[in-house]
Amino acid sequence: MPRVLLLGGTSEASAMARALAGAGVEAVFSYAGRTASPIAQPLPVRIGGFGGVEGLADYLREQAITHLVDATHPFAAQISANAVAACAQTSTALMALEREAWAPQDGDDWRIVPDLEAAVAALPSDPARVFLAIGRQNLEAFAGLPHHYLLRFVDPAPQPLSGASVVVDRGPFTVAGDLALMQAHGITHVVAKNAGGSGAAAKLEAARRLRLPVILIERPFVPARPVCRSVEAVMCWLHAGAPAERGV
Ligand code: 3Y8
Ligand code: NAP
Repeated sequence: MPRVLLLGGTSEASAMARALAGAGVEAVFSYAGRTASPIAQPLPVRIGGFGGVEGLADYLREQAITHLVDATHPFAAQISANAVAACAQTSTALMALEREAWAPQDGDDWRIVPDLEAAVAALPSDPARVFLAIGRQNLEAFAGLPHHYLLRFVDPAPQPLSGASVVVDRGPFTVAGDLALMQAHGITHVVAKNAGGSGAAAKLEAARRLRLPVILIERPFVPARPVCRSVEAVMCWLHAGAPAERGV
């Protein structure tokens, strides 16, 4: 019988938790502890880092974990790299539940950039009103520029950008909500991570309707590992050891 460690923090992880609980699979849901009150899960929850690769490997051994499902966010590259290393060290089966990256559609005006620094460089030299929808880590890079920023945080927190407007809201977000927010703040540019999935996609649709440029940051490198694109595929893998769908 599998004993699963589910690395969470995304809508897909919550859907995975519901499927595991519904199937009566023994599993533990893991949060990093980034937010004050993460949403409840239908599984036992642990919160906090493991202590690097070694700490995660120790956890896998001590908890007799047979399968690790990494359903973390595509930008959570450190924990995903740690999971690859710790699973190799302990011969624990590993599967990533990873959503497809967003691709531009008709009417999109995207500037795709490789990283945060390139996103800063892609902003105009003249003052702009920028919806900086990348959370609260990494904001320092945008300081000292002539722009007005709209920020969105999960929890209230100090921020390094003088004069920025801050909205405290937990996704998933809606197109109507993001449209109204961006119009109310007279947004001229959107900066976002290519998170994929539906939980953060609303701002892209809103930008398309408002004909606003989007500066989209590409995902960071993550070491090769088996990937499934759906909860159902992970459940098949768990029960039948089905070969993972090869991620592209
Ligand atoms: C702690 C768990 C669910 C999961 C919901 C998804 C959707 C809403 C969209 C915008 C973009 C952003 C941010 C975002 C989204 C979902 C998903 C997603 C983006 C929670 C959660 C945790 C976190 C951590 C948090 C980061 C931040 C990033 C806000 C819970 C709500 C910007 C990523 O204050 C902080 O330090 C926050 C840090 C990492 C990125 C950053 O650098 O600030 N997510 N988000 C997880 C943990 O502790 O392990 O509190 O309930 C989860 C969700 N956030 O089940 O419904 O699946 O992506 N999260 C980004 O995509 O750019 C918001 O505002 O448009
Ligand atoms: P990260 O940079 O990849 O990880 C940094 C450290 O945080 C890891 O080394 C690990 O600490 C700990 N950690 C991360 N995720 C964890 C988890 N699910 N359970 C236990 N420890 C975890 O991670 P991040 O980008 O800060 O993301 C943290 C959490 O927020 C993840 O659950 C992720 O899914 C969620 N999230 C992130 C984003 C984003 O934009 N980055 C967006 C939405 C949700 P140790 O080394 O001590 O084990």
